[in-house]
Amino acid sequence: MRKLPALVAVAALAFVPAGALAAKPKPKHKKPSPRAKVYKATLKAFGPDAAYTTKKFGKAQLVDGKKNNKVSVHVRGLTPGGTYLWHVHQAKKAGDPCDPTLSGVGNPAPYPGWDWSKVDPFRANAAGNYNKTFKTKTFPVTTPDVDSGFVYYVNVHLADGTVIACGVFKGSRKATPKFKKQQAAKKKKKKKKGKGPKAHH
Ligand SMILES: [Cu+2]
Repeated sequence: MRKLPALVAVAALAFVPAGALAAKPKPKHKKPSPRAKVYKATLKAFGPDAAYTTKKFGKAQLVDGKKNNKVSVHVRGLTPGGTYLWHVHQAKKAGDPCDPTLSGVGNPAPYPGWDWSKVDPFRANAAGNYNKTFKTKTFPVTTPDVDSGFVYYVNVHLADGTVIACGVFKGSRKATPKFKKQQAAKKKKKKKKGKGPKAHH
């Protein structure tokens, strides 16, 4: 009579580690590292229709990480099953690249940090939506004179290239190599100037 409970106890013990393992919380879906910067955009109608509609085409997010970067888009309001293109672009100069009345701000060429042939053209689903996360290690590009130093934005195009939706990644100029260089230079200057901790007056 005494042996049976002991055996049960051993069996129970043997089970504990496995149970503990199973109960371990699964890693939550990957958050960007704390060093990654996140920029958000709202996609709005662009072109002649934009004057008559405040239609929103969804949103986009750009994550500028130390090594890994990604852009995700949630496009809605498209023709179900329709064929489209999308890219990240970069403004050529200061100003809103999504304002069709400003010329020379937007750049029709897609930003070369991603291989756009991997996602384009795409088809909207039966509900007229398209969701995609697109990763790259080459953002921002470091090729001299390719990155303008201005904001990044998303365009959704008809298959023929006509822009139908646009969204600026707010604050994304901070992700440009030019801006980063400027900040680094400022930091250096500060270090040189301020010897030791902040002066006590
Ligand atoms: Cu484009």
